[in-house]
Amino acid sequence: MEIKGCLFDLDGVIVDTAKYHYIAWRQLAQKLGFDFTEKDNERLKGVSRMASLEILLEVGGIKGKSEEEKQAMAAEKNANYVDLISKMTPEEVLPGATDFLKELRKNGIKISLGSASKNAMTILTRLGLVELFDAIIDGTKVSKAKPDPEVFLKGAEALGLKPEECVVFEDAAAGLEAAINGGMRCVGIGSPDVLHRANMVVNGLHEMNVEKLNTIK
Ligand code: B16
Ligand code: MG
Repeated sequence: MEIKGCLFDLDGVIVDTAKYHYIAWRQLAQKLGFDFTEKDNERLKGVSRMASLEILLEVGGIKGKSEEEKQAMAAEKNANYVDLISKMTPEEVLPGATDFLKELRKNGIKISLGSASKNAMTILTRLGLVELFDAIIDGTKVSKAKPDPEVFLKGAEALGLKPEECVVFEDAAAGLEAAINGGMRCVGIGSPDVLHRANMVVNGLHEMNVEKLNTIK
């Protein structure tokens, strides 16, 4: 079926915010008395904020925190994270992303964001990319986290398209599962080992163009 829409994950596809999430989560871990490694941080990619906190507490062997304490910890991490992302610049857009988005628009292919982040608008604004999106579905608009397909189904709906007319771009296994669960085709960004269920795997959007997109059947 003809591809009429593209749905983009944010972190790991359009920009590398994982490094800022890492700094902010590590600050919290150190305050709680343990270290949080970059390897631990890999487990947080594509995962929602509260689910990320649960993983962090598990890594630190911290049990018995109340819901209120957890909310306070997540809020503290987010405040540190927002400080970091509010200094981002357009130079941080990953290679090829802006050109590919512009090429899609030129070819009449609709574009939506499909991100778990509640901070997606701040990030897209800092990067100067808001105007390139026809729809923005982020963590403020969904109640179910990936691998639930909600974020991508809402993206397709906002574009006025059927799931089978859309292709999702994702770097995380949970996001790829979300695309498959929603009945969409998917381009994996990163390692074929992790993303082997994708229709195509590339190293980044610099390896994409409309001609290549249309080879996905
Ligand atoms: P926030 P994505 C995800 O973004 C990140 O990969 C993940 O590490 C983060 O916990 C999640 O957003 C929530 O972010 O705390 O800003 O709401 O990959 O779905 O674009
Ligand atoms: Mg991601």
